[in-house]
Amino acid sequence: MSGIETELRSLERPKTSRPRLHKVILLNDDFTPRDFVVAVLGAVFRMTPAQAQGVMLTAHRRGVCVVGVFTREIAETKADQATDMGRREGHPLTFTTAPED
Ligand code: TYC
Repeated sequence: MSGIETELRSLERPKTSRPRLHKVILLNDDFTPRDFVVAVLGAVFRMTPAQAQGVMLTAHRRGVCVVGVFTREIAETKADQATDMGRREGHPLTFTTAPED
C-alpha cells in the first residue's frame, strides 16, 4: 500500500471516544460469612477461589476492595446482582460502583 493511501485512511478515520469505565467496590461488614463472600465473587465475577479469597481478605482488612472495572451498565448490573445474592440470604454484603478517575 502506498504512503499516500495510508495517510488518507488515517485522515478519514472518525475520532471515537472510549466509554468511561466504572469500578465495582466490595465493602466490608461484620456479619457476612467469609465463605459466602468468596462464593458470590466466584459466581458474579468469575473469580477462581484463590482470587476471590484474596479480594475478600483485602476488603476484610482494609474496609474496601476493587473487584473489577467495567462499562457503567455492566458494573451496575454486577454490583446489584452480587448485593442481591447477599440480601436473599439475610446478609448485609454490599457492592457499590464508582467512575474511574
Ligand atoms: N468481615 C466479615 C467477617 O468477618 C467477612 C467479610 C469480608 C465480609 C469481606 C464482607 O466484603 C466483605 N465475617
